[in-house]
Amino acid sequence: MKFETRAIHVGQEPDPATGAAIVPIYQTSTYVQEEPGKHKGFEYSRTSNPTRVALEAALASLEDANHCLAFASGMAAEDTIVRLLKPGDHVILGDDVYGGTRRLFEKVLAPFGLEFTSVDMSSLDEVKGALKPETRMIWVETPTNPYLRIADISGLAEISKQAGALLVADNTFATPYLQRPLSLGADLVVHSTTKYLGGHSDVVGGAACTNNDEVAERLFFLRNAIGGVPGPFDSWLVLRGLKTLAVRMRAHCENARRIVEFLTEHPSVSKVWYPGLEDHPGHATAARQMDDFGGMVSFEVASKEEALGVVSKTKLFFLAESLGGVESLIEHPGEMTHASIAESPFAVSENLIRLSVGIEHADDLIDDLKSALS
Ligand code: P1T
Repeated sequence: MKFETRAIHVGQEPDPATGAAIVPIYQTSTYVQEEPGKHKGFEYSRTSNPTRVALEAALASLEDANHCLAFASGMAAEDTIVRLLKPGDHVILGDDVYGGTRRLFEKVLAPFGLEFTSVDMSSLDEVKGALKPETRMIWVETPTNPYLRIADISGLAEISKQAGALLVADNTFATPYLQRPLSLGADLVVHSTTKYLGGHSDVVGGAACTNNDEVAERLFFLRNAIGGVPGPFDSWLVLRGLKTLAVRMRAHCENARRIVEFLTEHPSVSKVWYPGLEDHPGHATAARQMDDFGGMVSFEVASKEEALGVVSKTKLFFLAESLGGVESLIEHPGEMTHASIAESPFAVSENLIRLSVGIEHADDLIDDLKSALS
């Protein structure tokens, strides 16, 4: 079955009890047992819940994975994945990752004895140079947040296999509609399902997908032990989002292309970051491993003051953190999504503006940016 069909049908058979065409929200914490241990596969909703299982089956299918685990947030998924490691292990991560990921790794997990090295993941040589005997995980975001840099997932997979490390790919920006990292050799895919998968800015969630049975089993244990699970309604919202992922992504990509055309010609814009541009250093790799270039666009203006002015002036582009919803968002990474790393060597430029291009009409979005930039 094709992607669009799997998004609507996998894990989503009519409800056997009632014939409901849509997977019900099984709003229950517990399940009745006939005698201790004799039940229909569900005991307690931290461990498993039918609405969540439906979401996991659908998303696993879209990511070409055998296993998917849903989480309460992208950060909960990340935290649980890193607990596959033990004190003394070393992780290589990109120098341009979501600020919250860096905060979790460096401020929360490093004190527990994990070591992190940040490198420019678009250079395989830099990644090789950072390897240590203790390296057990390579963590890549591609495209990155907020600079939309591109890393070669197959190249990284070769390096990680040789090193005996797990390659984890954050596929939040691309989504499985545009890029399937497991098929390119990654061991794990992580998502903030809050973004394109949910697609309507009305839910916070996360997920991890893998084809490695041992890793899946350990993650299942860890998630149950730690407890960062999504509720039934949140699982249902993400499952509903998946059904329209393909059509939404096509519209996001189309609108982003139109906006990039407008921005590259605008005199107040000094630089546009978008992997679809031929002069983007990762363009060839993106064209090879992605089916299109996504709906995220970053650009720079002359000063921080100008950037703050622009983000405050748009009307259709809401000034807000997050991304991937049907409505367009604009933000200043330095003061907002990446403020937690403002004092670190990985701070982003203060002149940078990030757009999450929605699926409104492109003409209206361009008019909005035109007024804000004038
Ligand atoms: O917000 P949460 O669902 O916990 O996901 C964290 C996360 C993980 N990975 C990437 C690539 C992300 O962009 C995020 C969250 N990012 C934002 C809130 C943002 O505005 O960039």
